[in-house]
Amino acid sequence: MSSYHALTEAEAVEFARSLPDLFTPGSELTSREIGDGNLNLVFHIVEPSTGKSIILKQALPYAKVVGESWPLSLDRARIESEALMIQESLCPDLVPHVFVYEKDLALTVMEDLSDHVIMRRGLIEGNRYPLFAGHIGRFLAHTLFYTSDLGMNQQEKKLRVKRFINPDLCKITEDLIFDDPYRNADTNDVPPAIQDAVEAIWNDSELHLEVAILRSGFLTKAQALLHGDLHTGSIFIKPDSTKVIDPEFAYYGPMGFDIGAVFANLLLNFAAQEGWSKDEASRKDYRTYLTDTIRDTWNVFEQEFRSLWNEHGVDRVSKTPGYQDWYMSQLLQDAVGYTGSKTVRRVHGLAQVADINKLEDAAAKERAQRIALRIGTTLIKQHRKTQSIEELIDIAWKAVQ
Ligand code: SR1
Ligand code: MG
Repeated sequence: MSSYHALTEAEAVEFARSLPDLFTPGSELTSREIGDGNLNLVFHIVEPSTGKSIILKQALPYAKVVGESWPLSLDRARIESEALMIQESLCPDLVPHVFVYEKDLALTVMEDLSDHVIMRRGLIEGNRYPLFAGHIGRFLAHTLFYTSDLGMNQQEKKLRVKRFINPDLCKITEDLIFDDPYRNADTNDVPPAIQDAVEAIWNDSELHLEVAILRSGFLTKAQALLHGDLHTGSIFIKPDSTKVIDPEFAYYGPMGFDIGAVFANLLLNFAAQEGWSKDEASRKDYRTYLTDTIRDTWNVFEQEFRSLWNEHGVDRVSKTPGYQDWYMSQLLQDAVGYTGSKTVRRVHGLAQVADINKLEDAAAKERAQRIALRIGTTLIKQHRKTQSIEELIDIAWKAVQ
């Protein structure tokens, strides 16, 4: 089974059986392919007699969501497993443990998190996660700081940049986030009810300039090792635990891109609340929970990041008075801009989100789409002027008035 081919459920069991020390020798194992993402196979392997379980994640040589016409490098499985191991060394409680990476099969064996739920689903169900902002703020601060020139040896960082060159997955982002939503591209899936709002985006040259500036940061600003796709479908959660999964889009890019991914996906849920909340009071309450989570995440991130910088910074020049404040203000502006970009693409681009698309009521769905576009485009246009996280939150609330 050593040369690459997509595994069947039976072969996944056979592979799991060959792993040392995970299961009882000779015991029965079950296997189910549970992957519901856009790119990979995911096998859930269970030993019923003991309840032990693991996940086998296998990269396919094409984008599953589109088909074999969109080839993708299998090297992303290496990138994902190495990123997970680096993240585990920095935040052991916030990512799944990797047991084995098998290069020839592009296969990663990792801890099973099925006692958690995917956060997007948890939010759609109206659940609240009071520890999330602290967890994700710390994840962002530690993974971004310690992989940047501020927190690691700068020569080693350059070698790491090389190891995380991820052209196929970056190209997906470059096209689907920074290009296609702003023109009449074949990949778009424009909801007919909002054709007018989408065409306004295609014709908005002020918006296009700001998107080009954000894209330039994504293409060239190798600040830190990013997760690269940190939406709420890449987070497993339960009330006392948060686990960040799926860093196959990892590469060296602008820190604000990961922060913006978290904010954008909270805002997509915010936009859809007219469909999910049962009345006006609960809608306002849940939206407040979501914007409080954004504020708390930023505040935890900023405080942790600054204290890591002050206590563990390795770069003499970065201690220059005023530099840290300048850096943090650029970082906030990037985060706001990428929040906007990552919000807009989920409304009429390829790979939309269940927060909006699962709404059954057509009027509620249209309203959610229009709100999300309003929030996203305003954030993109305002990002270079933003001074405080409160401005992002105000933009969200104004869009629902
Ligand atoms: C072709 S892949 C589409 C999207 O799925 C992933 O989760 C990324 O967000 C990507 O843009
Ligand atoms: Mg993913």
